[in-house]
Amino acid sequence: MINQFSLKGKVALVTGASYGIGFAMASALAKAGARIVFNDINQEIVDKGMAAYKEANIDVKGYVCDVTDEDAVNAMVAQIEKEVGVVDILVNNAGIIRRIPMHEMSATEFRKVIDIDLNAPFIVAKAVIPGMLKKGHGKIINICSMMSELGRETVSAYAAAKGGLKMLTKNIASEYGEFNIQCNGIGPGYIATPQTAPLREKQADGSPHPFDSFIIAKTPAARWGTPEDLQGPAVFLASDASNFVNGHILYVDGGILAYIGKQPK
Ligand code: NAP
Ligand code: GCO
Repeated sequence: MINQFSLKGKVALVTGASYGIGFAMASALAKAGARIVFNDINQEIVDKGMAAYKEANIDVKGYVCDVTDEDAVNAMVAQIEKEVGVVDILVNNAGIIRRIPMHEMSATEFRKVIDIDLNAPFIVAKAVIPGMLKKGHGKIINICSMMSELGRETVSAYAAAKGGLKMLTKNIASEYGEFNIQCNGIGPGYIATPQTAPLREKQADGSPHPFDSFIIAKTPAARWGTPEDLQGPAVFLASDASNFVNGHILYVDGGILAYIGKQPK
């Protein structure tokens, strides 16, 4: 049973994994036995990531690559195949958010979010699928969101992208399932990372940010998630333990999506 979770001999590419959720998931895949490669947007961030992995005693290879640039992604995947091996596991983690009321958001800003959060997972998945087809197996994990299911003020582009990513996940599962490629999503709840730091900043008087208290009240687990909360789910979806799980979005949200909310006192 335990062997089913082993990733020994597998090559895992985790995008945008210098820190935050990507770093935590990549570290877990490494501990389960995978050889990790990651990319980030510039050399400085890749170097920071390399140092963090070294401190955690994890051997990785880091590449500078913008996931929205198809030629750059194809070149990176070719280089990974040459230097490390064919990618067995892809985690589409790189992502951004812009919190702007929709009527004030420019189409250029909207497109940028769609480009990184939706078009890029297509580009990277497309680049690794031929290798997976040749090898006869593959695992693709797309990092979705609460916003794959829910909306809220200011995040129209992000919700549109993450909703689209959920459907891209189901479509990859549908199109490549017969070739032993499983594509699933992880939908993190509200996780304490740099991306959500502005929502947790203390007020001038030292009291919690109202959004911070709102999320704790909205979450049956009564806390923010941590990047480590996503490690077990990532290993599961990357491993043979999930070989008959395909097109599924695993929400790791402390129960948010199950909950109607606290009744008023
Ligand atoms: P984060 O702390 O902002 O990390 C995202 C990483 O992606 C950063 O290293 C970022 O680099 C990189 N990135 C951004 N654009 C890129 C590009 N074009 N090419 C390559 N790398 C790029 O975010 P996180 O909170 O760990 O989130 C990771 C993923 O989980 C995202 O897809 C996010 O939407 C999703 N998610 C997060 C939460 C949450 O509560 N934190 C919840 C649900 C889903 P830079 O530093 O240069 O931006
Ligand atoms: C926001 C947040 C969220 C989370 C996450 C939820 O402003 O509402 O940033 O969108 O980051 O994706 O699952």
